[in-house]
Amino acid sequence: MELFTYFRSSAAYRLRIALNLKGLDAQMTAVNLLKGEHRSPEYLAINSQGLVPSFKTDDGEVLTQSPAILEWLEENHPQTPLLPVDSVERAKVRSWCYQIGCDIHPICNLRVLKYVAGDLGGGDEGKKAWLHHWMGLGFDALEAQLGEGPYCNGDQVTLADVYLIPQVFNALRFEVDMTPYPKIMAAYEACNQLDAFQKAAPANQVDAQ
Ligand SMILES: N[C@@H](CCC(=O)N[C@@H](CS)C(=O)NCC(=O)O)C(=O)O
Repeated sequence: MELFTYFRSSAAYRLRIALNLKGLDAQMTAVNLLKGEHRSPEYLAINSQGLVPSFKTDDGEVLTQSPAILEWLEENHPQTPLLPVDSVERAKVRSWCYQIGCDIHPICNLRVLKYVAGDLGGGDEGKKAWLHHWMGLGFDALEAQLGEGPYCNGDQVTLADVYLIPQVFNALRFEVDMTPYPKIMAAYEACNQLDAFQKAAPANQVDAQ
């Protein structure tokens, strides 16, 4: 298996966590977003959206979109299940994943921030205000829904944590005030005690600069 990754990409970070939780090895191939390697003809031939992550299975099939790859991993490597058995709990976990993956992350990724700061003339201040606004709105809703922990869905690490921890990393990087979110931060701290999350952290990647 091969993961096309960038150390600070939160979508790739999700996959690194899931691979580690499932005890799976994958070759890590770095795609440097700041150098524009994701828009090179070689990478566009792998992923025509020009986004990381991409993932190659042992059979040479290329998969894109982290939610689809996470589902593939869950279906093909069911050890350490990342979804609860109960269907209502499963729906809750999926809802948290989609709140992060569909509603927060896409409007806070590199190309959107570049557009806000550059094309729309917002500059660094505008970019920061944008990020703080949209991440804050998303975290307000999540905080109201999480239970007592230690993880998003009680004492089982689930896909919700796999989505949440990279998003919180991103928020901290952009100096979002996380003090209004004690439950989110408790899940962040609890997950970061685990090897699978530590090994997946941006600072521990070979391409970290
Ligand atoms: N929905 C996609 C999002 C992928 C995505 O936005 N990746 C970001 C890094 S986290 C990226 O490649 N950005 C490059 C850019 O914005 O130019 C997924 O979950 O895989």
